[in-house]
Amino acid sequence: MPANLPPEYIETERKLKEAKTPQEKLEILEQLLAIVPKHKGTEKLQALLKTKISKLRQEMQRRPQVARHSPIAHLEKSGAGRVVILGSPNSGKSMLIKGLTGANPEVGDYPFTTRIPAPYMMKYENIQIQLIDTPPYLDDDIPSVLPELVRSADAVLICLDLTQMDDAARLETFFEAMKKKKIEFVGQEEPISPAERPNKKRTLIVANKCDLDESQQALEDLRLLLGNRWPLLSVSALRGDGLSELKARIYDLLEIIRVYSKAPGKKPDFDEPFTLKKGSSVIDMARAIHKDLADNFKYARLWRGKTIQGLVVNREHILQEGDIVEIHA
Ligand SMILES: Nc1nc2c(ncn2[C@@H]2O[C@H](COP(=O)(O)OP(=O)(O)O)[C@@H](O)[C@H]2O)c(=O)[nH]1
Ligand SMILES: [Mg+2]
Repeated sequence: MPANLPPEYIETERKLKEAKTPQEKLEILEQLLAIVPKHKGTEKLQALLKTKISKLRQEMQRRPQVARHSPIAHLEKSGAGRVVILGSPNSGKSMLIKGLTGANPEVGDYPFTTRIPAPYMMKYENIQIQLIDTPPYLDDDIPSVLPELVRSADAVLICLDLTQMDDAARLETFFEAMKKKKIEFVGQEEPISPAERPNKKRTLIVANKCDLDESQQALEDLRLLLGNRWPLLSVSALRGDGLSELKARIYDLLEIIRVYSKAPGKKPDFDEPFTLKKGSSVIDMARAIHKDLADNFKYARLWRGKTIQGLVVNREHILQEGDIVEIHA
């Protein structure tokens, strides 16, 4: 941190911590960028502020407009994607969140511990993914908040208790009830078009409590029951078995890629990826960084693994996971 920052900067920076909405945060960051003295010693700080501003803008664009009276209005989207964890009472949703995020949601062996949806952040490598703990469903008895919550999500985990196999058999009842609310859960193979995204959700079944004796047989039964319609992963939220694989599977469910922007002659910052939907192009990335960059786009240079080193590409060029892009406007 450069020592010669004006007091006004320090004062404004303090406000950042108190900012409640993304809009407030954005305004303060823009003020900071305006205040910071422009010289060699603050170049890094200026770059950092610019990255924060463009990432916040990117997140705000992605955030759907939720009505004020909505029961999920308190849940602000954050991170590279939102995954809701559904399940019947006591299946281990809260324990799962504890194991994945290190947070401390209330866990209890009495049902209905989690009454209102609560957000948590899961770190996956260099990104954060939002996980939402939810009130439980019981067959076709669906908490009123669930359909809207699922609609707002980028993907879904359904947590099943391997010691309660009737839970799995009753899953169809839940799916039918959600279908009446126009929500469909789909496995990995079936494509989802952008227009279908609000109502069709990529879903992974998480079979929990694999640490218990009876769970081995139950897991085989469950595989038979589900066939290959939904991908299935067995875990122990309690002991931690399968949780690192689960994190990677959650990332896959989001169907996003991480790309890195760089300035000419500089190295990219691998701690600050931009996340884009799979199939996004160079111009989508420019738009995510800043509207002006997209409007004035001329060309880009691309680095990909060892084979592509600074290749000049146009706006339609499709990006891949890990690409490094230098945009010229
Ligand atoms: N043996 C075992 N018990 C678990 C596991 N996950 C959760 N539990 C227990 O199951 C009960 C319900 O867990 P909780 O996370 O509160 O379930 P929720 O109602 O779905 O949120 C608690 O007693 C947990 O200790 C697990 O992986 N193995
Ligand atoms: Mg709970």
